Amino acid sequence: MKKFDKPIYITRPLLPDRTAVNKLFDEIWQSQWLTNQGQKHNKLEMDLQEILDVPYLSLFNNGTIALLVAIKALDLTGEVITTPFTFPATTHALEWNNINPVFCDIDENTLTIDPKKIEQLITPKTTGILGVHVYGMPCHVDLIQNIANQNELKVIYDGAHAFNSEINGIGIGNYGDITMYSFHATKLFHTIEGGALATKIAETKTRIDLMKNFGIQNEEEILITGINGKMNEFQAAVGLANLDLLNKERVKRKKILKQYLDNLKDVPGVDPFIIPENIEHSYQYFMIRVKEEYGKSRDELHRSLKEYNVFTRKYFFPLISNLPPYKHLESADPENLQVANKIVEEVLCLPFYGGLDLMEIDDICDLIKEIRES
Ligand code: T4K
Repeated sequence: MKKFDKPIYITRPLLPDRTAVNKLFDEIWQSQWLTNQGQKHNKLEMDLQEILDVPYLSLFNNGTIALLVAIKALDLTGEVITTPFTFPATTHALEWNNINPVFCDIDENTLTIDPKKIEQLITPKTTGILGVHVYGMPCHVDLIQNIANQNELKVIYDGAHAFNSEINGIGIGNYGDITMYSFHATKLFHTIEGGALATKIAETKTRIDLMKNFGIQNEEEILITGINGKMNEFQAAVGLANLDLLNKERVKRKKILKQYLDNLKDVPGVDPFIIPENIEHSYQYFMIRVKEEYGKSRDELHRSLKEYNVFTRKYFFPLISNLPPYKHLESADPENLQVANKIVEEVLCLPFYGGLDLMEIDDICDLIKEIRES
């Protein structure tokens, strides 16, 4: 079996043309305006609002702070029902708001929070539902909204992986009360670190913008307990330059996805995660489930690929409900989270970014086939 002569990572960031970035940086120098709702920030906010097809957008210095603010802006308290199958930031954002996360099992097909199991978890203390569009697969947004309406709950979506995802042509940020996006370096679109909140409610946008700037209304009025969530001009400049690369990158990732699917379709026990056709793909991750018929465990495959210089990731292992800060919770009992506890042992994200060429994808798939037979 052929070992790659350089490490192949799960992702590599988009790197815009340095001349283009330098030009934007020169403009920042001339303006002497480095942060606090500068011109670049404002332009990027408007551009992204259009690209993401959302009524209102607010940029942030990262996705985690954005999520903290979303929870506070909606005045959530007590308990919030959420998925255990996510990156730690989702659940930590609840804890940092002194809210008890209540874990709900996931749907085996979408891997998002299972709406059939939400209602039984609602108590008088429940104030909201926090779903995650994991790997860019949308939650069951209509069913969740019905439950929320019937029980007077707010809905927040963690859309860290769902940049540009659409359901039947509607931007993902139009669902729920607030949607968070992450623009971290590992994301399809990035501002090095960064994020945003989308909402369709004008007053919520006003509250979010106040909150991300310490609650400052003007020099003499500080209205609420805000925080510093501002995106600076350098982050925004990198974002603006990256916007020019976005379409090409998506086209490349689309080809890579097809190459993986063609190569892996007949490998027993390798089950690629498919985004349905009515969903605009976010091209953020390519995940396979490694099942019993593969003959080796997910962990064995993950380890073996490393020996060949292929660094896959077990996103999102370990399950959040099994982590020290959360495992004591009643809702963290694995008996109630059987699907999530099973799935988390099967998932493996393969290298997925435009810088890979199709022959490298063939080689990765050959390794997966050969490891199975070894
Ligand atoms: N909610 C969800 C569902 C999320 O997935 C995330 C973040 C958040 C909330 C929070 O959003 P942010 O506050 O981050 O905006 C990475 C990212 O740091 C994190 O943003 C992302 N999710 C998570 C899924 O992935 P790590 O710890 O796995 O990253 P790391 O450093 O191991 O990088 C992965 C690979 O990427 C490296 O092996 C190589 C490559 N890489 C990475 C960086 C940073 C590069 O080639 N260059 C780079 O600069 O968390």
